[in-house]
Amino acid sequence: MLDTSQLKTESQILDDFMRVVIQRNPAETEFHQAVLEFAKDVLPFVAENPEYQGANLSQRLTEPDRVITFRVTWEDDDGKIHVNRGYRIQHCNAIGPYKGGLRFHPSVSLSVLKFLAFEQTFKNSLTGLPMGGAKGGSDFDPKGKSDREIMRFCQSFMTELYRHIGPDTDVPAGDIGVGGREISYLFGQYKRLVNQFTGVLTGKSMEFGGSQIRPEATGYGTIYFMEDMLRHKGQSIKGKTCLVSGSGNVAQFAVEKLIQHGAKPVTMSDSSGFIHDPAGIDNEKLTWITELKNVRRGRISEYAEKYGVEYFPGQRPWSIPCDLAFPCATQNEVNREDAKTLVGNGCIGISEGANMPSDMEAIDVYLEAKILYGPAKAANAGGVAISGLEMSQNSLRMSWTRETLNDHLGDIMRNIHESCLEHGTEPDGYVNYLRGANIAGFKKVANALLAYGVV
Ligand code: NDP
Ligand code: 2IT
Repeated sequence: MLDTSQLKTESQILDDFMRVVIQRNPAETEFHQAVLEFAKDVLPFVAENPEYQGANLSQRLTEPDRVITFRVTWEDDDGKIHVNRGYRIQHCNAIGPYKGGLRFHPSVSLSVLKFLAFEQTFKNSLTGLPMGGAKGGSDFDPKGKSDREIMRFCQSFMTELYRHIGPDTDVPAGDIGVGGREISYLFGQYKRLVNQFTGVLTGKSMEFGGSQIRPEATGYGTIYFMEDMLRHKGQSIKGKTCLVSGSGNVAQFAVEKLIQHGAKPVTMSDSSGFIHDPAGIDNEKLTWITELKNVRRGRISEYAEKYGVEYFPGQRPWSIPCDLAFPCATQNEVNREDAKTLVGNGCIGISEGANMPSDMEAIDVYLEAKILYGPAKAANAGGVAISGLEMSQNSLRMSWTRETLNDHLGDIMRNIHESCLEHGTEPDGYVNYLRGANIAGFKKVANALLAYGVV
């Protein structure tokens, strides 16, 4: 007779697994959260598929290949010397060179970068392109710094990072606090140190090897993914009232695409608060915002003064009634209460431009309400996908047109949507895109690891 006391339930397997992860990575709460969100879907999948058993894949995939930390010393405009901490987490190169952004923000910690590198591995796998997963950055705060201070910081950061990266080893890019200006300073210093002109960073300017559509790709891709989800339900984005958080790279291009496709974005935010423009943010207002944020580096509150709309200091936009929501600022910016408010106000879909913007309890609310939920690793994969195509163009020493790359972006987002349908469609037809993305992202990486043997 079968001794049922020997069989662990699904939740016991998950608890035992998470206990080890937490014990091995104490106090890294963001990392625990990202692993749990993934393991909830992937451990049951492994339990049902014997070919993925016996190789300890889950523990192998939660231990980064390599964690690098280093001191970054730099001098401000008054001659004062500062010390920051730099990091690069090379999480997994099973399916391609390490690839992922750099974040400069005072909240950067080992936990934040380990969660981002973990997510990046499965996001990159979903794109279908040959890229492994990594993330890096520093607790340096770019706010209020002069251009020269940013340059000196970037040069000092790269003076250590350069020995760990390379076009076939690890290819960083931007993230929060790292845009075109920072990538240019970092690339300039790399080139000077190694005396080689290679595609070692993506998100470069067009003049020196950048790709068309890369600045737009994350924001556009997040909207394309929402459109794919809506189309699957026989609906369209046209006329929908949309909340967007953030006002940086991802948020700006998400809003641009919403306007182009006939939706009505009514909010944007920064870390100080949000603006609500019931008439909708149009192209002229968006141009004003991009100048405010990218050139003057001002605060979103100025929009409220300029256009005579309401500003909500210290708040996030989720209390405003909407059809669709696009969190495009940072991790854990939507909690359970926010999610309940969104659903209660009639929101039918979320597409995540930011990484892990919804906490676990918010996700539970979306899934229980069976609304459309495009999780970050699927919905914001457009940025890294075009980074992958920037690498291809650099290797070929060629550049493709904007139209070609936008078509590729649309195709890649559609393929990711298809992969989610394949692994996330439930018996009643509801699509759990989170499960679909987790399993599809896992399978490709796991198949490679199994093929390599014990490495
Ligand atoms: P930016 O630095 O260009 O913009 C970040 C925006 O988010 C700013 O408006 C910023 O406000 C706001 N923000 C940052 N931290 C916080 C916080 N703690 N609380 C509230 N608001 C905050 O970054 P990106 O637009 O590039 O990145 C936004 C998100 O998208 C991140 O989660 C990133 O990981 C993710 N992402 C980015 C990709 C890319 O290609 N750039 C690709 C895939 C995902 P303030 O100016 O006040 O700090
Ligand atoms: O989170 C992300 O996918 C990014 N910040 C972009 C990474 C990249 O290598 O383009």
